[in-house]
Amino acid sequence: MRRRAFLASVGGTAITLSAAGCLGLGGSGTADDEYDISMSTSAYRPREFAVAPGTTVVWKNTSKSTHTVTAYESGIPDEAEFFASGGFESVEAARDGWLQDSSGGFATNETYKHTFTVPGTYEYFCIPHEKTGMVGTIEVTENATRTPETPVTATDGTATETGTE
Ligand SMILES: [Cu+2]
Repeated sequence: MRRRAFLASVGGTAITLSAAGCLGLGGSGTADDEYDISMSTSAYRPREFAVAPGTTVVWKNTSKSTHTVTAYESGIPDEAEFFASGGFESVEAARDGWLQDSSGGFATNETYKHTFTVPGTYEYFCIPHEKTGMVGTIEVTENATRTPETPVTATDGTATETGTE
């Protein structure tokens, strides 16, 4: 069994190593080190990411800013459930929560996960950084290399299970 390169570079944006990512906390390989999408000061990396249905996508805040992952209600398939960090049930509730007490925001090194089941395109954004273009897209398609069976994509420049030599 061979896996295709599991660093699915959907977006083509180079994944640059950020100095902030080299914290060297020891204990490599813990679940907290692994994620599919990281966050810089005002961007998701990669901005576009493709997974097969049933895959749990992991976001990790690798920046010093607080971010949210908030779906656009009109930007997800009709049958899909809304998702937002903080567990809000609508964009409006998520925006209100953020305004009131930064609910739904997650801080440095915190993660957020969501399992995508319905195929289609999902657009999401970061509430505090929407204006500066912090938006992302998850494509749920059978053709994706990231599936429920493959490992979470990456740590900062370090392959997780396979590929390290
Ligand atoms: Cu943000």
